[in-house]
Amino acid sequence: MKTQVAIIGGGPSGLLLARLLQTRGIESVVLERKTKAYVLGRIRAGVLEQGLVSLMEQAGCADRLHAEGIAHDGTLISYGDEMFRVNFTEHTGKPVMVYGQTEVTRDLYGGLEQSSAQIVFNAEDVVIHNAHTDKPHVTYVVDGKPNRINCEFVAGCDGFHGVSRQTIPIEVRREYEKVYPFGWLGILSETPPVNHELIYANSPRGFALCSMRNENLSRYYIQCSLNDKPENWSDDAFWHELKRRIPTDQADKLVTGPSIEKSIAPLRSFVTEPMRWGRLFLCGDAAHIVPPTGAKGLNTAASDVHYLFNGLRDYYENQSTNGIDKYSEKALARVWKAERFSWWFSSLMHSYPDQSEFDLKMQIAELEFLRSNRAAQQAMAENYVGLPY
Ligand code: RFL
Ligand code: PHB
Repeated sequence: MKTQVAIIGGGPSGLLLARLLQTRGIESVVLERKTKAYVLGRIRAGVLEQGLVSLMEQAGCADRLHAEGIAHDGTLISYGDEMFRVNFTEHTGKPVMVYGQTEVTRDLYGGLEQSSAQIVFNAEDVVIHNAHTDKPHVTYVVDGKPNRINCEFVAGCDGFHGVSRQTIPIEVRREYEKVYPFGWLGILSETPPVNHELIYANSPRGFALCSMRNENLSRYYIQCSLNDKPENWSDDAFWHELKRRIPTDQADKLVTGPSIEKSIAPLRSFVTEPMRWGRLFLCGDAAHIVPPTGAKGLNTAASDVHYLFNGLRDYYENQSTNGIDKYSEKALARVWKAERFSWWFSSLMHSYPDQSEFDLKMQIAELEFLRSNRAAQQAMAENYVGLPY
């Protein structure tokens, strides 16, 4: 098989890139290790920046997002029984959109399938060859049969555990990592959200987040130990713990019900540099991870796709290598700012095992500063709605 861009990974980064390339007549093949049902079964991000919404529009896949997504003009932040609001539209002129990653992925699959894009599921043993030459190729196995794609570029969109990053020689790659000493236990339940806006809660018992997918589908998270297992948490135990971490007036309103999904995610900050090696370009989680506190994972994946798509477009339409040559530098400049924000917000909101009384006082002082200071709220709002591309 032959194509212009071989895309490794059929998560949101890979699908968005494939769909944007398709709108410009640039050919690609997506190789996904799992099945479509498996990819659509993963419950992940829920908050979209305007930049991602615009990319979905450009991809022609934003109809449902506009019909069903919920615009949020601000967010609530609590500590103990205190709660305040950061107003996004007042400070930045922009809201964020609450719409699940699962739905983004479904809409992208829909767009790609309608225009008969090439997506190969169950692609095992993907290997990227000769990425540092002008003639890369990719080999993989489906149903036990070996296959080969000759291509001009390879986009590594295969997430944190993929093969693309590992293809960059260790002497060239530099990795930066911070692992947090806790995880998030999340549940999805068919209950009305406790509040019409998200609540990020700092409590002496640990962090909690009240989020949603729609008016009858809630997503809640509580900070948990890395040794915890979802099966050790009954629904009742989860609701009981959540109520103890959010302000009493919110806990009193909380509607509980059976969970329809329950999982634990570890928290990590990670960046690899550079994001390009020859004709291989890394996008999204393949290159960087943020703790989910700032809702930046999916959104940073989208800004990478924006830079790469424009670089490839420039290459194919104007015979210019300028965009692809600048890709790593431009993507990383934005990634590091999202890393900083996610790290800052995570540090502010979680309980740390080795936290001293002094550290606790610092968290409260910072929350009180944020509550009362316009400039601090503006900085938070600008980062949360997404820094410019
Ligand atoms: P993904 O979504 O991981 O998709 C990568 C795809 O590549 C496939 N793959 C391979 N395919 C072929 N060959 C291989 N060797 C392959 N190895 C892997 C995988 O099957 C998969 O389909 O990366 P992508 O597209 O870059 O998208 C990034 C986002 O998914 C990610 O940033 C966010 O979901 C992060 N994240 C969250 N972000 C938020 O903003 N808010 C959240 O609440 C939030 N929750 C989460 C999350 C990430 C999680 N992970 C990664 C464990 C919760 C979890 C559990
Ligand atoms: C979610 O709804 O899953 C969600 C929202 C905001 C975050 C993280 C996760 O910061």
